[in-house]
Amino acid sequence: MVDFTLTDEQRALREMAHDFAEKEMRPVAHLHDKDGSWPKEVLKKAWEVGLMNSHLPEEYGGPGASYFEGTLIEEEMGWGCSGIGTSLSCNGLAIAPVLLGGSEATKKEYLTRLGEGGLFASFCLTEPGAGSDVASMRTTATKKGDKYVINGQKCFITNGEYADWYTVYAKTDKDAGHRGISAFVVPRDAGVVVDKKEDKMGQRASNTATVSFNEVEIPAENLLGEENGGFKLAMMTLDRTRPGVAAMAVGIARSAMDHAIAYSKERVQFGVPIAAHQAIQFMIADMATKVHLARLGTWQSAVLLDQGARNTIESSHAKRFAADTAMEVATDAVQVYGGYGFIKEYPVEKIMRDAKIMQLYEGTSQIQRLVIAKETLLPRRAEEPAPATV
Ligand code: COS
Repeated sequence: MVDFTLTDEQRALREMAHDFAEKEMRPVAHLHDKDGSWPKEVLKKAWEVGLMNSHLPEEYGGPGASYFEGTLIEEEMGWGCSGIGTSLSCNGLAIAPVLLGGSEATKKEYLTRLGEGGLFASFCLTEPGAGSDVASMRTTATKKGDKYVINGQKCFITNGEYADWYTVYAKTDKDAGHRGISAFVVPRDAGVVVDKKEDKMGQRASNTATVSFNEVEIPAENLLGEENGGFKLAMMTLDRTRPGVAAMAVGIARSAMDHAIAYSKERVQFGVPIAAHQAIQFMIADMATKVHLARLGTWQSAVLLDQGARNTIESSHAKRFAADTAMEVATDAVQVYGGYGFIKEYPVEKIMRDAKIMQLYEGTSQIQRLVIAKETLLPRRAEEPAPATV
C-alpha cells in the first residue's frame, strides 16, 4: 500500500523541528543574514535536541533517523532559515562517505566526534577549476609508505572555517579521469589551512570557505573505500544527501508561500484584500501546487533509500524540482508583496536571496537534468539496489 501518513513519532519529530525553527532560528535569522555571522549558539542547541547528524547511527552518538525522517527535519529547517539550516545539515555530506567507505576504526574515531562531541565536518569536492566537472579536479593524494600526502585547494566548503575534519576528494591517478579519484578523512590538525570566508548573496548564516592542503600528511587508513573509487563514492553520497537538500528547498518555498498568503489577506488595494483578486489567487494556487509536488517527490526519493533501493534519478528529480520551486515561489512571493517585497524590512527579500543557492549547490539544476536525461535514456540502473558500501 502506498501511504504518506506520518506515524505519531514522525509527527512529533516534525513538530519538534518546527518549534525549534520558529523559536530558535527565526528570531535570529535576520541578524545572521545581516552580518554574515555563524549561528554557533543555535547550532549547539540543535545538536543538543537531536536535530543535527540526523542519519548518524546511534552507535556513533547520532539520532539514527531514517532518510524520510531527515526530510521532515530539513523542511522545517528550510522554513526557519535556510542559511542556518545549511550549516546545521552539512555534517550529513561529510558523514555519508565515511559510513559508506570508512573502516570501523575511522568511523569510531571521526563520526563519534560529531555525534557525541557536537563538532562539525565538511565535504571537500569542489575546486576553483572543478565544479560540475568533478573529474577535472587537481588536488592530489600521493602514497608515501603508510601515509598519503595531500596537496590542493577546495572552495565553497560549507562550515570550512569550523570543521574538525574534512572528507577530501583527490586524484590518486592523474591520468585516469573519474577512475583516478580517491576519498579521505583529513583531520583539521593535520595542517588544513582556511584561506578565506566567502561574502555571499544569500544563506549568509552558513559559513562558506576556501581551504588548502599543502603537503598535508594523513595515515593511509584514512582512505575511504578503495583507492580510485572516490568518484563513485561522491555520487553515492549525493544520492543520499539530495533528498535532504530538496526538503530544505520545500521549506524555503513553503515559508515564502506562507508570507505571501498572510500578506495577501492584509494588503488592501482597489477596496479589497489583494487575496480577493484572481491574479493573486492564481499565483498562490501555483505556489501551493509546486510546494505539494516538490514535497511528494522529495519524500519518495528518501523512502527509496530507506527501502535500500537506488534513488539516483528520483533524488535528481526531487532536488531539481524543489530547488526551482523554491526560486520560483520566492520570486512570486516578492511579486505578491509588490514594492515592499524589494525592501529588506520585509521577509521575502531574504528568502528570495536564500533560495538562489538551492539551484546551485549539490549539483546545479542543469547537472540534475543531465543525470535525469542519462538515467531516462539509459535506464540501466532503475532496478538496482542502492550500494551499501564501496
Ligand atoms: N551511484 C553509483 N555510481 C555512480 C553514480 C551513482 N549515483 N553515478 C555515476 N556513477 C558511476 C557510473 O556507474 C560510472 O562508473 P564506471 O566508472 O564504473 O563506468 C561512473 O560513476 C561515471 O558515471 P557517469 O559516466 O554517469 O559520469 P559523468 O561523467 O557522465 O557525469 C556528473 C557525472 C556530471 C553527473 C557528475 O560529475 C556530477 O554529479 N557533477 C556534479 C557534482 C556536484 O554535485 N557538485 C556539487 C558540489 S558537492 S556539494
